[in-house]
Amino acid sequence: MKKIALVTGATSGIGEACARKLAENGYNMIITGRRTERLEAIAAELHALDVEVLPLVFDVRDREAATAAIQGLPDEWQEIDVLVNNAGGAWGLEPEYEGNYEDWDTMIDTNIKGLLTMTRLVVPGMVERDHGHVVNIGSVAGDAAYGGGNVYCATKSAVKALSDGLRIDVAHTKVRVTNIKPGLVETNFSVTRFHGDKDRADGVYKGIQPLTGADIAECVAFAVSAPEHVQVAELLVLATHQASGSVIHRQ
Ligand code: NDP
Ligand code: 8X3
Repeated sequence: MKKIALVTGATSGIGEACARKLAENGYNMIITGRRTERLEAIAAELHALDVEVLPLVFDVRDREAATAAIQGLPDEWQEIDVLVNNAGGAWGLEPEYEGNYEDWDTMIDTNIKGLLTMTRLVVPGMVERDHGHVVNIGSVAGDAAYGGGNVYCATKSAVKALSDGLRIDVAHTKVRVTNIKPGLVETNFSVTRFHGDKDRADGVYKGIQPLTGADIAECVAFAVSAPEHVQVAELLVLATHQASGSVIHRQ
């Protein structure tokens, strides 16, 4: 029987690449996001890889919708082997004293509370079955703050704390917890951060070869395919000319 992986935020970037990579590796895929059409298109593409695909449209900030989606899973989809908590992003790059309240709430509700909700819904089954793997997509931004990163960095520090906390809480089981911390990955991330300003977003990746979603998907695949006694607790993955969240060498 094929294993099952659930990837949140599979409509774009890192999540989409993870869904593709895990499907290539033979997982039946539950893919989630808010954009129905995009999710359906990706589902069709994954189907061609000869795996089963279940697209679920909901906002991870909507606890009721998330609960209904997970509790309503058909029997054959209930035993999730891998949860990739990827849905998230950055909204705004203002100094902390000038930040936008709505952007702050979006980041906290999505990156922290959404991830927690998914963990709360999926992990009890893993603990019961004494088997499973939670991969949280953290960030280099969670290791140290950078200018304008304030709240986003705080949410990714929270992802580290929640990954470490969960790892402690499931240490008596075979459930594994991995925090993947990417640096610059060229996705829709910066377009979202700059509220749709594509030119400004493109500037983020000027003069440096950034990582791709596929690079991060390789790391996720590496962590989940390690032997069951091996727990990759964290992976910090940077572009070669990036040394930290704020040290980037551009040519
Ligand atoms: P993208 O903007 O390309 O993708 C974000 C994904 O998250 C989309 O699939 C989006 O789907 C989904 N999403 C956002 N908000 C919600 C929500 N409320 N409910 C459900 N899904 C949601 O960015 P990335 O692929 O780069 O980002 C993915 C993760 O990687 C994020 O957690 C980000 O913080 C992290 N990361 C990114 C880095 C980068 O440099 N790009 C580096 C380090 C970490 P939809 O719009 O359909 O809902
Ligand atoms: C995304 C990486 O450093 O651009 O989490 O914020 S960074």
